Amino acid sequence: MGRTFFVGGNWKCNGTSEEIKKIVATLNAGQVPSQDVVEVVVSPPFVFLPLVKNELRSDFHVAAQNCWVKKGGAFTGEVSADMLVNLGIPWVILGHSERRAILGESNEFVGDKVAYALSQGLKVIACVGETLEQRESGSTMDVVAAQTKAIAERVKDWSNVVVAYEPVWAIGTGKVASPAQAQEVHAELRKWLQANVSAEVAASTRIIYGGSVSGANCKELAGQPDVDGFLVGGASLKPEFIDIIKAAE
Ligand code: G2H
Repeated sequence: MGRTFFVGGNWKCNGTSEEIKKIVATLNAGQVPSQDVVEVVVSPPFVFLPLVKNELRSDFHVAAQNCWVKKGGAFTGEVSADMLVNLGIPWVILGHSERRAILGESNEFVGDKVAYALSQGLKVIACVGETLEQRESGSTMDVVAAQTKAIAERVKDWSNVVVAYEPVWAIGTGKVASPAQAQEVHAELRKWLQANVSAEVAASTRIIYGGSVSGANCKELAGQPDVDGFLVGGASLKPEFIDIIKAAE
């Protein structure tokens, strides 16, 4: 089965309602390839999800940037997967490095979140990636494999999972991974899935790259055989996001 190119826009903790409306208007006016060529998902902060869902063109979809690890209840400040489903939000980003690093989300906690979100019917963009220190010490693949293993131990059906490889040293730094660096980890990750999950899952799971993706570097990255799309931060707030979507062609 072919892997449809996937472009996610992670808006992180940015925007006023006026700014969000402007971004949506730009996206709605953009000329992009059809849905069978590229799947586009944008991820505004929780509070703007209904607004974006209502105003966004119907061929693009929305994702939350996080959700709680289990059913809702007495968990002040959290938003449950069930609530997202209730609002008709189809996707959620889980395990982003900013949450792993700043909020202390462990591999196991992220794995639990992925499993629960999937069990409720959400599709998941699951993020993995190494720090600069880990890369320089030669442990990139060990780190990425441990993060993926915590998900694989809890998840049987991978059809609603997209894996985002986001090297922490490339996130928001302007220091993008070279196409060869991205391809190397994506290929290793696919091999890991083949050895530890199944050949089918390895062949069909989209592995997308994130970390300082821009209109200028997306084309070359997209040309790598194991790069199945992007998770875009800073550039997804700008009109160049349309150019990044077009890298699918
Ligand atoms: C990585 C990425 C989006 P940016 O966090 O998930 O952000 O493109 O700004 O590096």
